Amino acid sequence: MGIIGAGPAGLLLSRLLQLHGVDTVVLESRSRDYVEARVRAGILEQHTVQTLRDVGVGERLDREGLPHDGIYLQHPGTRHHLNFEELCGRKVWVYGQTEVVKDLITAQLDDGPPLLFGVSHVTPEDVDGGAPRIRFTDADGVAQVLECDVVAGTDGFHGVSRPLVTAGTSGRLWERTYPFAWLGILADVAPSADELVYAWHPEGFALLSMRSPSVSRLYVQVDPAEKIEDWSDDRIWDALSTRLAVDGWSLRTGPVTEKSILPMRSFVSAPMRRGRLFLAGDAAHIVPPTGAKGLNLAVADVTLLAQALVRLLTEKQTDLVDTYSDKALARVWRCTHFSWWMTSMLHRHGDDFDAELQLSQLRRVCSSEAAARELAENYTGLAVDL
Ligand code: RFL
Ligand code: PHB
Repeated sequence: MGIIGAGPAGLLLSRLLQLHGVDTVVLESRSRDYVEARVRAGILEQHTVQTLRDVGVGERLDREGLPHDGIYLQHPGTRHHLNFEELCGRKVWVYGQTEVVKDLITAQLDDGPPLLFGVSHVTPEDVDGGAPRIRFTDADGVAQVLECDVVAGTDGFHGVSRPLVTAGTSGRLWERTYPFAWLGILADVAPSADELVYAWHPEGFALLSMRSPSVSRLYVQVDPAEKIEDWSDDRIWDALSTRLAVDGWSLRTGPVTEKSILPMRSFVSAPMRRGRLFLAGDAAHIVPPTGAKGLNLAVADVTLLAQALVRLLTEKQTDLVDTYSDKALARVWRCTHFSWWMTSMLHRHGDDFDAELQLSQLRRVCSSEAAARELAENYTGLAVDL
């Protein structure tokens, strides 16, 4: 198996296949330091946590990860706790994507198959036949050819795999660009709440999240055209304090160690397969982060894909690879809807009519057990095979 990309999708796929006796080689264009430092997701669904434990990389997660029973949903005057454990019997974990990636890289470099960083000119070839190959240049500048049975495109949104699938199939793309972005910070300060706070505010959405008992992760909605240089730390803390305000509570501030602006989009590309090239994770789909779904969706994709590939490569049966794309896409669209719904409900856009609709929806989720359960089931993660 040739696996392009050492993000969570590629690394976990390699680990799952290795445990079933399938040889893999993972090719990553960036350096190990770069991949391990990229600040991204922070919330793991129960299924994701169980999968990481099952493949033997759950030890540090169980020690350092923070299990959360629910989240707070807020609109001016009200901070309402949704208890996922009570609503659907599941919870989520706070454990950074950077930590997941570090754990998977350590495991792979310890006892796993080859993982090559710093490769370039990665080019899959002959994916329509039975014996594809990947040409690439290794970190020493030497041209290499990897002969393989199957290629996995887990190379993220800007990778080389998706364009190849699109070019060779009668596929489709769907895209929605949202008229707002998130300005995110990491700060060396203890989180000001015990669980995440998602806040609707007339001046825009804000999210209080965390990475550990001493590191906070916070976001504010901004215009996509905003420049990070125009946002001093004081201005960011002021916006967060205003939007997250609730009586009897105050936001703790501290040194900001990272800040960036992230555009928000939904994107789905179908099918997730061309011949012997299979897409998984951000290579095939992007969701806006409001539902905390991207990383978890990548994990769900590779769980399905690993089962299908083990069946193909060890039992020579094509049934599961033939249904992989449709099965994965059913879940992708569910998560795409949930992420769009959370995004639409919580971000300030449109006019006062839109604002009243959003507030009505928020009040409904905070007062109806059925409405709250629908959010809880989606947030904590639906079955991998819907
Ligand atoms: P990745 O992580 O982008 O990894 C792809 C890897 O492929 C490499 N690559 C190549 N390698 C070789 N040859 C090429 N030609 C290559 N082109 C690219 C890249 O260097 C990279 O290492 O995709 P993957 O593995 O599919 O993982 C997806 C997740 O990273 C992503 O969905 C999440 O981070 C999304 N996300 C969140 N997801 C959650 O589940 N919960 C969250 O709380 C959450 N919060 C977030 C997020 C994403 C965010 N950003 C920055 C978009 C918060 C943010 C701010
Ligand atoms: C994060 O901690 O980075 C985070 C948490 C929840 C989200 C998005 C991002 O919905």
